[in-house]
Amino acid sequence: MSCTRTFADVNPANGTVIAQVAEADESLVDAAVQAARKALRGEWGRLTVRERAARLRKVADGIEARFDCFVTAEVADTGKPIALASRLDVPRAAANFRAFADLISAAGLEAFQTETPDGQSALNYAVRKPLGVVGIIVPWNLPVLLLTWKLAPALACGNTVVVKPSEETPATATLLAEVMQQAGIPDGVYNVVHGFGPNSAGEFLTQHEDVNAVTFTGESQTGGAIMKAVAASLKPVSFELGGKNAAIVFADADFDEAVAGISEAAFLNTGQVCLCTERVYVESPIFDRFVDALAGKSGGLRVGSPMEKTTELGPLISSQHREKVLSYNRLAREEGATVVIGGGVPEFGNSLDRGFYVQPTIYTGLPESARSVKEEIFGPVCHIAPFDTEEEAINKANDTKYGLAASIWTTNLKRGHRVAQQMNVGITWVNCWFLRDLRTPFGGAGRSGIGREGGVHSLNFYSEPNNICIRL
Ligand code: NAD
Ligand code: 6OD
Repeated sequence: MSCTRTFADVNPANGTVIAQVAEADESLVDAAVQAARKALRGEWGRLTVRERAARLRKVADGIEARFDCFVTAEVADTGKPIALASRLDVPRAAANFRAFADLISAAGLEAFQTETPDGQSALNYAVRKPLGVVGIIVPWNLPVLLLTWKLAPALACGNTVVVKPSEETPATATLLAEVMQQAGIPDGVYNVVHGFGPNSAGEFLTQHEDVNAVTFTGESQTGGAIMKAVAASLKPVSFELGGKNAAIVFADADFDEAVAGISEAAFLNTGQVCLCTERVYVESPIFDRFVDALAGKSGGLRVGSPMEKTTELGPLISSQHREKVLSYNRLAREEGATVVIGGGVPEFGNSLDRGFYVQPTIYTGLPESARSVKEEIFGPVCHIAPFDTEEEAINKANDTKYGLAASIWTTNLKRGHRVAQQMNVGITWVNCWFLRDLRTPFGGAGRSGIGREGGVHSLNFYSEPNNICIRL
């Protein structure tokens, strides 16, 4: 099988081409789907749950055995700091496989003893069946973390997969194929096709008749396009989409903890995490002090080469994405923002000037109706606004079409609990952000997603119950 077209994989830190990547055409996507279908009928389909879980644990071991290769590949593709890839992305990839190996091993059956009209009984119990071939489409911001977050439960439930990584970050999905083979995952269970979305590998995959389900992480608008593509074949979908996440900081918050927490929530991965905070609401008595402290902390973040161990902020993923972020910076000024820090492009005087860097940026002074307060920017940019009452803060935080995540900062845990319950989002953190337990439901309300993954929610999406009723 050959691909006639290739595309360039670019290092965002300096604009150099890392690799030419083969773009899958429709026939290659079809071959991948057929390989996945065939593998369902082979050794993989006959493994017991215990055996499947053991192989997933070997995949986790295999990722750890090649830890440095994964880190290097992820850093080159994304430009994220090596320290971040080493503490978050690659460890989570291994943890995803272990977590779902444990979860599938412990998963119970739903069972009911049923009384029959003739006074006898029947036993109902539901067994989990794999869905079949699952199409997995993922973005570029946390490539191996987000891929394995879907891949591990899909495999744990006995499915086979065809994965379409982002065109911006093809490396770690490819590297994972070698780990899969070494871990004894049979051929055809894990298939990777590279390419773009519309009229390319992504669309060919979602439209394929033999793909049984599609799980997708990416922009809300892309979710809409995929929904149309799967409508005719009624495939189940799981969507993890965009966000315009709010943080609410009450005057009684632990001030330093809140400043550090919001700085991380706004700027981690150069603001390219779906959970990042782009709107901060701070209670009026501490507003000015908070803005100054956040500006001081965030303005001091070390922006530089991703390969430097001390770097805290790398570049954005591409020049196109940088142009989008800078266009929001221009828009925010037109809309009346006061620029507290940043707003432009840093200068290094070396090869990093060819990278796609922007400065961490904080605004104040925008009306809630401003487009830059309403639309997802997905860069190191946040807007801070004051509030006077709890009700006002809740209303402002909820005034969005998105509904992914929120964070609340207060030492009054009664209030934290009360406000958290009123957030129209899938995930609310109190006095923390992006603190994960892989057993918990993860996903978004509104335009931030459809369905939940995590723990039993993932097992429920990636499998189908077959209820068996035995008359006793
Ligand atoms: P994107 O939607 O542009 O692309 C995501 C993936 O979809 C890529 O692999 C792309 O090639 C593919 N794709 C694009 N159009 C397609 C189509 N018509 N059919 C099939 N596949 C298609 O998103 P992105 O720019 O890569 O990622 C950033 C976005 O992802 C942000 O909106 C961010 O909030 C969101 N995101 C959400 C979560 C979450 O968990 N909710 C996590 C990470 C990122
Ligand atoms: O932590 C996770 O499981 C997860 N899905 C994180 C998503 C981050 C968004 O960029």
